[in-house]
Amino acid sequence: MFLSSLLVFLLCVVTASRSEVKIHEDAQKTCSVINCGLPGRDGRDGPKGEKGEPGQGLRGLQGPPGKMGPPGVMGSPGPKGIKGDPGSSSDAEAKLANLEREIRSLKSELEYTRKLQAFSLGKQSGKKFYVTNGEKMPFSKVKSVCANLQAFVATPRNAEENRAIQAVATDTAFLGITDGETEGQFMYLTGERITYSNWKKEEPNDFGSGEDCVIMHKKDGMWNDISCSSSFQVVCEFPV
Ligand SMILES: [Ca+2]
Ligand SMILES: [Ca+2]
Repeated sequence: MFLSSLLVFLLCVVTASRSEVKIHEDAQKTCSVINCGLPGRDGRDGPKGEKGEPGQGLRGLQGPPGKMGPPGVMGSPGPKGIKGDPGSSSDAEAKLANLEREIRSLKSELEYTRKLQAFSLGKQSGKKFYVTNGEKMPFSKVKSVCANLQAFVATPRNAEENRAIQAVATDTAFLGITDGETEGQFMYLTGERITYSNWKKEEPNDFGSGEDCVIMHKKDGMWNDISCSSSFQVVCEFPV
């Protein structure tokens, strides 16, 4: 009895083993994984796939440009530029050397001109130079011509200066003396009363409609009062 039961049991085990081998071979035919095992139930949905490439569909035609937008806000000023390089020192030295040469040349020229002027004037009295350009003009013009040279109208304050002016003048010349302020009271243009005079006989006579300016005759250095609007030679007086 026991033996027959054991035989039946063994028979069942062998049959079951063959069935498992058969199923396993079938599973290998459909699965790539060795441990696939027996087919189970359907699994859950897998994770979402990556976004695909854009499609190849036709794009629409480009539309017309839109309206112009409002002007933008003014931007802040940009950063200050970097200061440029100064000129090369060699350029500056060359310019300086040129300037020094020019100054030396001008100094030399000025010195020569001064010597020539002193020689040509020759007629120096005391501390004054007298100069004329030979032109004749009314007294108002004589004053402005001398003032433009930072000089005065020739004004003899003594006999020596009177002679010096007489020597420089080439014709009858105006002197820096007038009685325009008070008739008969002759004064220097600086406003002081005259302290020296060399009137010709019977002068000053304030002849005719009035004579408030003074001239010196070239021939003798004598004075005469005359109309300021008449034209006589300009002689200017320079302090040394
Ligand atoms: Ca007068
Ligand atoms: Ca007169």
